[in-house]
Amino acid sequence: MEKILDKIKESNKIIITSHISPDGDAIGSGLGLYLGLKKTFPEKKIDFILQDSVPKNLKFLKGSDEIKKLDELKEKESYDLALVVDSANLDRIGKVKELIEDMFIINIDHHISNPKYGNLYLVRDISSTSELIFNLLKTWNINIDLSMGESIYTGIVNDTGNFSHDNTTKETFTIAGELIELGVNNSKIAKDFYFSRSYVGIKLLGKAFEEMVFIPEKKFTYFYLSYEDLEKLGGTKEDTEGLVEEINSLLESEVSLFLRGEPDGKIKGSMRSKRDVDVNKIAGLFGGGGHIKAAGFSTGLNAMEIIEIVKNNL
Ligand SMILES: [Mn+2]
Repeated sequence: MEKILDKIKESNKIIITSHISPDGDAIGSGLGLYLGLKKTFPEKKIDFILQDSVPKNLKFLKGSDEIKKLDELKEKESYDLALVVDSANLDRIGKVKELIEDMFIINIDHHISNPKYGNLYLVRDISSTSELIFNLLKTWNINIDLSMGESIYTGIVNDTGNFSHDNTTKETFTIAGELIELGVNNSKIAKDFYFSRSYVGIKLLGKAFEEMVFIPEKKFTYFYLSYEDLEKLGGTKEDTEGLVEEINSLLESEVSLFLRGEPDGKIKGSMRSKRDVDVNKIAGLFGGGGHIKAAGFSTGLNAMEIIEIVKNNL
């Protein structure tokens, strides 16, 4: 943690980035770090740049309008330090990888599949990268203000399923308690974040419930959404957020798989596990990874091939 701070102190142009299809932890941890560093080092140029846009249900976070989208950058800036948060590997940051490849890279993450890439890394198996950012800011004696606190709290809510997953520890609750003491409104954040599906998103949820397949012998539920069907409904990948958890809410289901066709013909897979199945391992069969109970991958195989492989490994 001290080495990371030393590196930040000696750098003048810093880029913070995170993964494609950013979720609450990607935005929450990146924004918490961004706001903290900007306040502490006003003389430095600090940018938070992502390949994709900030999802609608995270725009309530103060400072999220300062997050820059890669292809909207006017000119190619040069930076001397890249802080990559919540990204299990460098491919996860998409096209931002080309921008930072030759820079000094610091990898700050909580995925067990993280191979500890970068010139410096801080990888801890805890609830969320946001929890890690809280610890970093505290260690660095950076005063966490309400905006930073809301970002961090939202990241924790995202990755713990609002404190319901088994990655939620006593420490996670202690941090949440401190954030609430700071003025974070837990009820407002839960509502802003969760009760915010788009119309298309609700329709997609209906389609998923209608078309999902449950295999009782394997306690396995899956749903495949082709790119054509997503387009027909006028939806984007953002509208499919959370589907993989919803189909696993079936009483008898222990593992769920959501497959989504991408414009380039590849398929993006997301998996969730309610009990003992290690989906990080299964996602690894397709070159992906994540956590034991939540993981993802991207592959050139077709949907039937993917479902067969997953079934055979349950
Ligand atoms: Mn995370």
